[in-house]
Amino acid sequence: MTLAERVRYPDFHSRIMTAQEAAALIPAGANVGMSGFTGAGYPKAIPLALAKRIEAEHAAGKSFRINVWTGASTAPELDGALAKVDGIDMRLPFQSDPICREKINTGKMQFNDMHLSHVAQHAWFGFLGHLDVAVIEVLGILPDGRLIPSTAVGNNKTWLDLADKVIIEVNSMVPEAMEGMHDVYYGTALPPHRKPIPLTQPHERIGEPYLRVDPAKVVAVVGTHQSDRNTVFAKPDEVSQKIASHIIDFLQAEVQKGRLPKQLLPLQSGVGNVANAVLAGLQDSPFEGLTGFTEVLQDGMLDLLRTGKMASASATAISLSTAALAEFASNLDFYRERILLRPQEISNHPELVRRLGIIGMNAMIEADIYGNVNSTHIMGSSMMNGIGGSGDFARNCYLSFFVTPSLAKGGSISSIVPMVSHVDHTEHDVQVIVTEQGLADLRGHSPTQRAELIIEHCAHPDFRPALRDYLARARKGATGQHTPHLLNEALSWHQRYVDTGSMR
Ligand code: 0RQ
Repeated sequence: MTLAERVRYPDFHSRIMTAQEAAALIPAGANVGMSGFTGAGYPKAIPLALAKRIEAEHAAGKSFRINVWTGASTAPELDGALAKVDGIDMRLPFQSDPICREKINTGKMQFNDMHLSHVAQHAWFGFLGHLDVAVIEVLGILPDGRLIPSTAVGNNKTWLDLADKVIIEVNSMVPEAMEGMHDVYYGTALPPHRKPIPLTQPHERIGEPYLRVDPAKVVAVVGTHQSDRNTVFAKPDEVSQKIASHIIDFLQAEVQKGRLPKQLLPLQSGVGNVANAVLAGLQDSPFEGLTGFTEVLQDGMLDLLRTGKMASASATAISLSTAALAEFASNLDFYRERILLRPQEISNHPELVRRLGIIGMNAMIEADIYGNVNSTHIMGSSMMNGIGGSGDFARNCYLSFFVTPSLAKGGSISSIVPMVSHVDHTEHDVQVIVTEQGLADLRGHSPTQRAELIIEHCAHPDFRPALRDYLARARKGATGQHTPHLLNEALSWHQRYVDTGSMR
């Protein structure tokens, strides 16, 4: 199929150009809103062309940087390419690219790490500045000029509405049969005019399948034929299988106690191998008729849909391995009935997370003995990826799990520490902590009760004596007994790792 066949709005035909020509329309210093969420639906040709242009400008002694706003993480063609040429001044709201990460952690790039549900509204409030250009991947354009979204919806609606200029990348690799899988809600308003969002079931449609754009703002249409970054998932290992089985046993007990319905409540699952393993574990669980209300649909959830364990899933992006993508593409009629892709301000909306009673499962870097969680920072100073949507869900969901292996870096680091080196989720938002060692149900407990549960159930046995010793001494020497800490000592575990390469 030719580009002209995917671009069915005749007026846009005269605006079809190369990626280089489109990249030339982006001025230095611009705030650029790009599509893309966890390696799905990001523009592929234009950021690469822009990176080349920036490299040439820098070689000619000119300064050229832009600010890049997206849905979430993208891929080497976007974050990697632009970061490599030092083309990004401010990046928001999430990234997971190694080059980007290195530039952020060496102070060469600014990074505004935001809750993903906040991004659209902060842009509308004007908190982020003015949006100059939107660069959005779509799978096609309708005869009336509306856009058929691609594999991620993210913040595209907001970027298209707010930007002065719009550049569209039409990716003919995205299956046309995805048309109809999206649900773009246009009912959001700014305070004091906000109304309740009319969604009461995870699979309810409340919007329309297309993105609107003012055709007068569209300055370029570029064709690409390239697949999304393929996510590689490790086969669930013993550690992640154990974490999954602790969660599943716990959920079964909650059903027996009458605190959860038999089909559970809608599931949110974070990114990464452990999250994927938990979903894989649900495949062999006794639960039937599951639903998903999440941000990213990964292989594990697709599998649950395929086998009928899960009835439907709502997300903002589909991020799959090559094999799962092939399966998805060849059964689109089946999946279109079961999957809805929405803007991230809806997929992660606190109002909906609270109303639907989501079960949230997110990975973390470390937790402390009192239940504070660090999802983002290594040794308190270096950024890993960002908070992403974990906070949107953790604070508002029915049941909030945080998971991690009990040891990191080949066993030299304990993921359970006296005091986290950075706090993303406070003790008030964390209900259940799970490692391969076991599960600590923190609901209804005071900080010192939580400390005993976390040390005894979640810490690795090698680190338990030192954690017990810290708690015992803090109980004697702290200035207060509600959350006993020896402040001078609390962070020494991290310092020991920085100094010697081991917390042991
Ligand atoms: O680094 O590869 O350099 O060794 O952190 O750790 O174990 O591979 O775990 O891929 O599941 O990621 C929290 C980062 C976990 C992720 C985090 C080091 C470890 C390794 C990765 P190396 P693993 P995962 C929805 C929800 C925040 C966003 C979120 C994340 C690297 O889940 O970004 O939840 N979450 N979004 O070695 C030092 C420790 C460590 C440590 C791990 N205690 N100390 N290093 N590492 N623990 C999705 C979205 O919002 C889009």
